[in-house]
Amino acid sequence: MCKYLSVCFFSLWAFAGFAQRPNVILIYVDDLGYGDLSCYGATKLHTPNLDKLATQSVRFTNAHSTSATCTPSRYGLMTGQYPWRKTGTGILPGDAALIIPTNATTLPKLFQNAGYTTGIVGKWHLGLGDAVAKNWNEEIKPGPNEVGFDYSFIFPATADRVPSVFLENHSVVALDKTDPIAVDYQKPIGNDPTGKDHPGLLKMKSSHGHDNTIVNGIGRIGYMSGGHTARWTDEEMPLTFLTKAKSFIESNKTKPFFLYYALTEPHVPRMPSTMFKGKSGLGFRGDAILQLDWAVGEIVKEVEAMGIAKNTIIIFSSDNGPVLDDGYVDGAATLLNGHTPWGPLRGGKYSAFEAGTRVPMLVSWPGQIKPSVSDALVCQIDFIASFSELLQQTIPSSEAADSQDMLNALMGKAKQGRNWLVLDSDTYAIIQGNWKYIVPNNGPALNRQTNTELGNNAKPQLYDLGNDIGEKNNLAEKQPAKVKELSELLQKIQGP
Ligand code: NG6
Ligand code: CA
Repeated sequence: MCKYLSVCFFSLWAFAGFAQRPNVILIYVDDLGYGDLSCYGATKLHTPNLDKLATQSVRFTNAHSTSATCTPSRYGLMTGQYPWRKTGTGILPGDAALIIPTNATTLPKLFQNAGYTTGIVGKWHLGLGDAVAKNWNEEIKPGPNEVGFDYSFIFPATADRVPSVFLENHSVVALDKTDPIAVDYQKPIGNDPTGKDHPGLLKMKSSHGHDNTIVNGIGRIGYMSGGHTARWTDEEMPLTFLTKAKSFIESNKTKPFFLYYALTEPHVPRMPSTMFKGKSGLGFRGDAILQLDWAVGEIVKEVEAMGIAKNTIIIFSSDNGPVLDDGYVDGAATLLNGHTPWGPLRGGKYSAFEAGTRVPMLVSWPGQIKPSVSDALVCQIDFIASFSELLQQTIPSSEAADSQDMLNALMGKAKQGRNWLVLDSDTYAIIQGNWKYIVPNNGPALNRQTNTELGNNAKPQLYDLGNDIGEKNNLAEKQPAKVKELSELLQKIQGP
C-alpha cells in the first residue's frame, strides 16, 4: 500500500511540474543548544536567518541526536545504527582510523543509489584511513569519499584537534611537500611551540587541556609538525566552508544533490571572523552563533539565487547540546548575560539529561511542507530510513537497523513520532512517551571542568517530561513498575 502511495506521490510531483527529486541540504552544527536560537526562545541572542527558516519549516521541540557528544551522534546520523552497538565510536582523536565500514549502507550512499550527487563540507570526526598511523602527505583513504560522498571538503576531527588542516577529497589542501605533516597524539613532535611551554604565544588561553601544538595562536589537542602552509586560520573557516558549499550547490543545481554542510560553530575554539567578533555582546560563543546563523542565511540565499528553492529540502540540527567552558578562556560563561543555551532543559553536552541530546531541528521544503511546530519524538538516526522511504530505496534489513521511517513526522504530516528512543552519554537513557528513564551508574554527577550536570546517579532516575521537562523530580521510587518496564524495554533493544 505504502509503495503505491509513494508512486502516487511521485506522480503528483511530475504532475506539479517538478523536474526532479528534491535536493537535500543537511546543515549540522556543533554543540548548539536547545535554547540557543531566538526561534527556540532565546532573547539575548538574535538569529534572524534561522528564525526566518523556522517560519518555513516544521520546527521540532522533541528532536534528538543519538548521543551527547559528536562522534557517536555523527556515526548514528550516517549509519542509522546506534553508536553504542559498535565499540570505538566515542570522541575520536584527530589521527583515528575511519570507523564506518566502507561496505555499510550510509545516508550519503542511499542518496547516491537514488542517483544523487553527494557532498560533505565541514567537520568530519569519523576517522580517516585504515589505521592511526598514516601518511598525511599522500592520499588518505578510506574516508568520506569511500562511505558515500562524491565530493568532500573537510577537517578531520574537531576544530581543537590537530591536524589543523583541510582535506579536499583525499588530500590535504595547500600542502607544501617540502614541509611534510606529522601528527602524534602520544608525544610532542617537531619544533612547533606548545601551549604548555609557551603560553605567552597564545591569543586565547586554555582553561583545561588544549595545551599541545599551537596553530594560529591557539593551543590544540594533539601534536603536529610541518604542513605550515596548509594550516587553517580559524577566523577564515566560515567563509572557506561557505564558499565550498555554495560552489557545490552551484555545480549541481541541475541534478539532484545531497549536501551535508557540517559547521564547526559554536564548538571550541571559538574564534569568530572579524565580521562577528564582539557582535553578540555575549563573548565569542554568542558571536559564533551569529556567524552560523549568517552562514545558514547565505545558503538559503544561494539556493534561491540558483532557482532551486522550491525543490530543496533544508534540514538544520546540532550534534549535541551546549557547553560553555569546553577548554578555552573565551568568556562563554562570564559574558552569558542571562542567555540560557539549554533553554528549559537540564544538563548540556556530555549529559544524560535532556540538554545533552535534545537539540533544535528544522525541516523546510517550500511548497511541500506546511510550517508548523511538532512535538513528535524524532532522532537524527531516522533520516536514513525516512529518506529511503521518500526515495523508494530499499535498505538491506541488516543495515541501518535502528533507523525508523519518520518521513511523515519530518514532513509535518504526522503528529506521532517514535514510540521510544535510546540515548547515550556516560550512561544510557530511554524515552518512551513522556517518560524518561536514566540507567544508574557511578560516574560523577558534575563535570567540574565544564560545569555540566552529567545526569549520572547511582540510583535509577525516572522523569515525567510532560510535567517536568527540567528533570527535577525523580519519580523512580514512587513508580517502580514504570522503572522496571522501561529498564526491560531498554534491555530488549540493547540485546544480550
Ligand atoms: C573533549 C575536549 C573538548 C571537545 C570534546 C569533543 C578536552 C579537555 N576536552 O575531550 O574540548 O573537543 O572533547 O567535542 O580536551 S565534540 O563535540 O567533538 O564531541
Ligand atoms: Ca559536538
